[in-house]
Amino acid sequence: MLKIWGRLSSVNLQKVMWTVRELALPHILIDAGGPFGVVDTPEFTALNPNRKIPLIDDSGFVLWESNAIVRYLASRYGQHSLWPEDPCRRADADRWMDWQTTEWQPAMLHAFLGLVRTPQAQRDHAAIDASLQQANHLALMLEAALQHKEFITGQHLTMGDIALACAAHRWLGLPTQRPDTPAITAWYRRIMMRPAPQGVLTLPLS
Ligand SMILES: N[C@@H](CCC(=O)N[C@@H](CS)C(=O)NCC(=O)O)C(=O)O
Repeated sequence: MLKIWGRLSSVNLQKVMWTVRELALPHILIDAGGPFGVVDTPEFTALNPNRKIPLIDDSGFVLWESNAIVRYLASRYGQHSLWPEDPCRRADADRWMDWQTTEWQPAMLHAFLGLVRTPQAQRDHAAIDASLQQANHLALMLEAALQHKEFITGQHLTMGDIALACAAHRWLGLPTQRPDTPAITAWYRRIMMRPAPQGVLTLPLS
């Protein structure tokens, strides 16, 4: 049985949970990270010396780093769905996964932490504004890439959409003004019509 460690408020765990649900993989979720602790225990650090969630153990194969986990699950169990067989489409999905994790997600981090996890009186408004400006600027890149497309690599949902839409869930949920992005909104709505992200991307930001 696939074991997953994490907490549902983590964008990185959300990617993994949506992937296993999309692929209908039997699994158990073990609460870890944030209020659950666990990540500093010797048992956990023996599996992930980086002391972060998500972490998986798939019948003895242990893996951490959310995008690596999504790629592993998609390539092993999602050959005809999440894992594009065509190398160019796969590289396209990969590229957007890397962009999500190295560009868009870090850009919105201070806005997310400030607006969602920090009491109003303690907020650093300059840091929040700078983060929002950068995150919104990058969102317009995604908006341009989604023009006239159902999903990020074309007509079918791939692992690229999973990473991007978990970040979009955060960006769209920030209690602030955003630029008008009709292509992102339509793509996100299309995604949210699927059963698999329900219970993962329907939770309020926390
Ligand atoms: N690059 C890593 C980042 C993992 C990460 O930052 N995880 C955070 C939660 S999103 C974490 O474990 N924080 C410590 C905690 O939750 O206790 C990945 O994509 O998996």
